[in-house]
Amino acid sequence: MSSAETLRLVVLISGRGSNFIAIHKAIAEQHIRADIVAVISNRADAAGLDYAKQAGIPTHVIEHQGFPDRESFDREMMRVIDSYQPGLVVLAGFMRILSGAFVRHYRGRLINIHPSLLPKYPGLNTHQRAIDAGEQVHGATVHFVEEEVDSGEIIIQAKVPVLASDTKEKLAARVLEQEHRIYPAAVRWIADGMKPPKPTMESLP
Ligand code: NHR
Ligand code: GAR
Repeated sequence: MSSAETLRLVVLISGRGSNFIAIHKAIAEQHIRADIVAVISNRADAAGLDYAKQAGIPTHVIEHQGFPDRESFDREMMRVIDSYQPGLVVLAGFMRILSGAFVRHYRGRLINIHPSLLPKYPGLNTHQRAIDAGEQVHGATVHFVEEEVDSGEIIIQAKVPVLASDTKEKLAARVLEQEHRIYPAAVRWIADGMKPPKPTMESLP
């Protein structure tokens, strides 16, 4: 994106929305040239919607159960997303796999945060799988979204140690803390036109 513009973000959530909130706070506190113009959830009870409303951000609930198939759900999502003319669509704990048509429509301007060191542990239940495999290091990855789940170009990763005493909840909390640092850094890199070198965990504030 070119110098003086503000990157318009549409954020997709399914739950708590702590990554959405971290990005929202970082935009204000770290002067990132981006603006969250809408938050969309596929679940009406997503807690992140309450924060968005209090922050004055438009919200939409599009419940996937109301659609006969993935493609029609995705078409409705695209209709609502496109009405905001976003420069970037941000998956933040969004829990539905997206169809090829959706991914192709936003290709290059669609990113996700995944709670593992991809290419290790794509898919679900990543923390328990890392513990069960005896990993000593685990983490999170921000990546561009491609049709194949959790396969796209990596923007930034954060590593955390796995401790002998870890439960999946303890490990998830340690990873989440780092997610809240790397996701805003990835958004800043895109808002700055992807010209600077990619951010790294070591380069973060
Ligand atoms: N869609 C595509 N095409 N590519 C990706 O890389 C995607 C994606 C949609 C979501 C996030 C992802 C993650 O970071 C994401 C990346 C949900 C599932 C899943 O299996 C898998 C990966 C991710 C998100 N969802 C089930 C489904 O049938 C539903 C599970 C539920 O509702 O709890 O869609 O991990
Ligand atoms: C985060 O840990 C995110 O990486 C993960 O879910 C959590 C959402 O938290 N995402 C996935 O597992 C995607 N399948 P949040 O709603 O508080 O941001």
